[in-house]
This record gives sequence, structure tokens and C-alpha cells, in this order.
Amino acid sequence: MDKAMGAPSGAPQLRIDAGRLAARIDALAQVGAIPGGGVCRLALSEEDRAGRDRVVGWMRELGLAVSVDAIGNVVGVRAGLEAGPPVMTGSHIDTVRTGGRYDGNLGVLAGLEVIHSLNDAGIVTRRALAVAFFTNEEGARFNPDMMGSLVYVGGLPLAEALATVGIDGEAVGDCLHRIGYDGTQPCGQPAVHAYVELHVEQGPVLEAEGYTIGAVEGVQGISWTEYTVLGVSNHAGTTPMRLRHDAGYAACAIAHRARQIARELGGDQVATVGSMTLSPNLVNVIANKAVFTVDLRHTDELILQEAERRLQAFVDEIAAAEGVGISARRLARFEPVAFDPASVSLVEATARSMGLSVKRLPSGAGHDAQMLARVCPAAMIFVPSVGGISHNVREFTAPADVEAGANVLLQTLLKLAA
Ligand code: HGY
Ligand code: MN
Ligand code: MN
Repeated sequence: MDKAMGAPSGAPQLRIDAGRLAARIDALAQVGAIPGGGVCRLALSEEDRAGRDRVVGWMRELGLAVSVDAIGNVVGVRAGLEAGPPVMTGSHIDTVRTGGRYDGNLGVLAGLEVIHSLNDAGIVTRRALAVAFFTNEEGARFNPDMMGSLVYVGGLPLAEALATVGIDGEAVGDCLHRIGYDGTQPCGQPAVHAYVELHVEQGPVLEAEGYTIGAVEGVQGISWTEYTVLGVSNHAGTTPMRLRHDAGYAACAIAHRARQIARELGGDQVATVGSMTLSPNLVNVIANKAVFTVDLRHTDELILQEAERRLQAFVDEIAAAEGVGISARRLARFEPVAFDPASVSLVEATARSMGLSVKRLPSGAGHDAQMLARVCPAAMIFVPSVGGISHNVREFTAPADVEAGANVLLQTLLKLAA
């Protein structure tokens, strides 16, 4: 690297190397690759370990000082001209079971591409820069989602996170140790000056309205609940309807009611029953047990609470009517988060200064940025998802949009670190 040159006012003409970024996206997508071009790297799995090792290898190649904290968050720091808390970017590299190659991965790899471009240009920023990936953002195996970043900002005690048992009966702490990422760095270190995350929109808005960049204003509220219904198994043929205590029916009725509530409330309200297991799960036996999850979300906290209230009222009603017992276990609950207005404006102005179309919008999905927003000014940059598809192997973002998003990230970070 030739003589280090401070970047007092940034390098407005500097751009990332799109081919190099695309190559890293493809290379990481080979880890846990599943048919259809997707990825399965559930948090703290062997695939997650392999993905982590690959990204840490790139961090070290780029000269970053890498630390692993006690919940497995990984932070690579590039020193600035001055000491002090870094400007951070990043996201997550764990995926859902039917994940795409951009969700989370793009934010981490674009961060590495920014570092690589600055290294090539011999530019050293005034403030340090950091690229992070946080443990278990998805929450698909261990609840809640955004677990690692929530611990990082002090929102979840480390011991509680480590003791969390996943859908397959294994504890976070044991899995973290097994994959060798139970680090020694205290959680929350390094402190962060500002945080910006690049992420695919995962929804239909930017594509439908023809925008390249999203300046994300905040993240909607999230409510995850697991319900356990206990009924009476009986013969499907001989048991009169009036004598049944059918856990399967009650679960499906609640799922139907959740959809009705979303329709009644309209607007941003969404409701999803994504997992359901019946026991004994046989064609000719009335189910005596059903375990299922309900995911409710809304941009407005009071409307989200109303959705929760309406659903619980129906749960009580169907329990009495069907003569079944229903218990609820909260898996995740986060209120809507508004990002730092000045940071949102910076993203918007940076995109516009690069001649890119930009729209302000909320995020329907949860992100690590909503946790970092508790401790520093945070913002997000969205790029379009083709067909609005995500959490699906068909997830895709056009290369030109990937490049545009990474360049907006580069220039935004340069301004924050100047
Ligand atoms: O569920 C979510 O919003 C995110 O994918 N964790
Ligand atoms: Mn994500
Ligand atoms: Mn996701």
C-alpha cells in the first residue's frame, strides 16, 4: 500500500470493484449451498462455522484486526488516523434454511469491498472503520432474531443468550463452543461511533416503483409467539364432532384468525404462521398436540399491540369452545425503531449525489441495525430484491444494483469517518 493518505474530505470519485464483490458473494454462497442457487447456513451450524472461517480469512487478508466476542460476534477493525470508536458497517452471514445469497451476506461482503478499495487507493480515514457480522441474526434456529447484536448493545444478558435452546434442542453456548466462536472479546467492544448497514430490501417496493436505493427510515415492530395446544387424541372415524378436543383444528383456526386480523387492520399489518407440528401427526388420529408460531409485525406499536390483543382474545375463545389447553411462549418482541434522521438524510443525499434514484421507506424485516441504533446513530441502505423475493433460494439483486448499493455504502462511510 503506497503512502497512507488521510481522507479529510473523503474521495468522492472512489468506487468499489464490482467484479471482486460479486466473486466474494459467489464464493461465500458455495458454503452451505443448496439447489436453486440458495444457501442454508443456520446459526452456529457447521455451515455457519465454514462461512465464518471464510469471511474471517478475508478480513485478515485485508489487514483488519479481528476480534470474536463471547456470543460469537466478529468485528474486523481498520485503524484510522485518530484513535477512537470506529464507524462500523456489517450485517450477518447466518441464513434461514431456504436462504438466498444476499440476505445479510451482501452487507458484510460490501463492507469488506469498501476496505479493499480503500487499501488499493492507499486511503486512511480519520476515524477507524469496522466490518462486523453478528451471531444469529435470523432467529430461525434460536430465538430471538438479532440475538448477537442485541447482546452487543446490552439488550440481552450474555448468560441468557448462551442458555437459549434452539428448535433442535441444542443450547447456543454449546454450539458456539463446538464451532470455535465462543470468543474472549467482551460483548459490546469496540464501542461504535456510527453504524450503516447495506441490505437487500427483501420486499417489492423499490423494484415496483423503479428506485435503485432505499434510505431506510426505520424497522417495523416484531412480535413472535409460540403456541402449544393440548387436546385429546382419538379415533378420526368413531369420534363424533361434538366430543372432539382437536389440537390440530384449534391451531389452524388460530392461523386463520391471524390472517383475518391482518386483513381487518390492513395497511402495514402482516401475520405469518411459518411453523407448525402436530402430534401424533397421523392421518386417522385426532391431534392431541399442536405447536406453532405466529409472527405479527407493524410499523406502529399501538396497532401491533391491537393485533396481539385480538389474536389472544381468539386464542381464549377457541380454547374454551374446543376444550383444549393453549399456552403461549414469547419468542421475540421488538418495538418499531426509527433510525437517526441525520444518518438517513446522509444516505439519501449520498445516493442522490451519485445520480442514483432513492426512496425513503421502512424495513419490513428485522436487522442488526435496529439494535445498533440503541447505542449509536444507525442507518441502512436498501437495494432492490427482484420480485420482492427473499428467504427463498430465488432471492436475487441485479449486479448493477449491488454495485450501486456498495458505492453508496463506500461514500457514506467515508463521510462518517472523515
Ligand atoms: O425475521 C426477520 O425479519 C429477519 O430475517 N431476522
Ligand atoms: Mn437479513
Ligand atoms: Mn433474513
